[in-house]
Amino acid sequence: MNPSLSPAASEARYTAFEQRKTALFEQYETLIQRKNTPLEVHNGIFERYRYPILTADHAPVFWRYDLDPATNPYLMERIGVNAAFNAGALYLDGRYLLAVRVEGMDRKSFFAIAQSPNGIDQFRFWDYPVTLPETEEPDTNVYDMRLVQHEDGWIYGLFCTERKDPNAPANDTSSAVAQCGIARTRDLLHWERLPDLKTHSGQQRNVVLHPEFIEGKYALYTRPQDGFISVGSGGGIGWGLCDSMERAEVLVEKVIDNKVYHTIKEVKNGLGPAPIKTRAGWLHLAHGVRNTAAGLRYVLYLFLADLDRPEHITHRPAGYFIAPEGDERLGDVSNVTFSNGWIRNERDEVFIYYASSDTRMHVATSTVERLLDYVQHTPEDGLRSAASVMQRNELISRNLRLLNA
Ligand code: M1P
Repeated sequence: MNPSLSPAASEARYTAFEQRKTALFEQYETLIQRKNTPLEVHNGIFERYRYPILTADHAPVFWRYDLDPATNPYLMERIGVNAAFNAGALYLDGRYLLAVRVEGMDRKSFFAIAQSPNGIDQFRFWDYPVTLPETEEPDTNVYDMRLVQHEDGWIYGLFCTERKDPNAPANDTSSAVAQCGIARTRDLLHWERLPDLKTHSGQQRNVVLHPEFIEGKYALYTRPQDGFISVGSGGGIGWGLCDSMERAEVLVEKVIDNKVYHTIKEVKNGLGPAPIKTRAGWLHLAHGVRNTAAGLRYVLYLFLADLDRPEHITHRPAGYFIAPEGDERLGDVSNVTFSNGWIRNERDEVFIYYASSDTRMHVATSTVERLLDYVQHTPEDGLRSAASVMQRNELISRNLRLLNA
């Protein structure tokens, strides 16, 4: 009861509060229960789905609103959520789990686990976001966690930790330093923070742990970069070994997938989730970035690496695998598709979790066999228009022979 209001006015306000609260929870439940369906038209490689699987609106009502009429008589959103994107993924005990990058309206990202019974809809956040311990040098922002169940028994979360650049001039309030933060857990509830990865190449983003030991060591995919946005001379997906994750240090970093002029990864690239082990090799999902008059364009691509020598790439299909389409094109950072999580279940179905325009999460589905067919039979980039025409002409001739037979 508000003492400055008459009993009748106080009662009316309370009723309005309760009604709006009920409506908020009902709308939320409708959103969570909404069935997702694959789009009928697809390219044979994967299916897209009608709805995003996670948005800012999927953040629970009790994360955003103060539900006490005494402290929030107008039922205002007190701590808003701006976006839910760039999620790591893990299939654990039949549960499809995402470590989502949730961004508050204050621009700080944090991780929160969302769970679905089937991988395509009903994603619901656990009650509390991840409480991630800090190191002695606190992170200003953390994002883009890659979850990996390593053969050592731990589940690792590797993510980007960002801090203000201590060497930036006083009037530069945006320059930052990005490095790879490391945490580990057994249940995604309790997390142990380990020291950040040490490399000898400036900054790091998009670092991914290989799920198996290589020559008895931990193996890491890196993305050395000279600056915060520009990768400069250090571009490409790197590879390096380290003795321990408790004091992770990569002494020698070798670039295994370069950025290349006039391709979808001309400006930069970076690995997505940890690779999937298949009969034909390690299947990889990555993002490539090119520049356009409208800004950077981020697309996803696949490649395959040797089973015994994962640092050796055997198949490089040309061009993109997934690019922003329709509503996906628009958001806080438009024209971006980004993925740091996928799941292969016991039926060899693959759930590709990708974010659009740094705003929301989607799923695309395929199978291990279809993706292998795609990586093994899509021609490599000929790097010249004439080579592309030759590839296409060869396909057209074969098809016309078939059609006219
Ligand atoms: O804004 C697009 C993406 O930009 C960065 O990726 P990269 O380091 O490859 O440029 C990351 O900040 C990523 O989170 C973001 O989605």
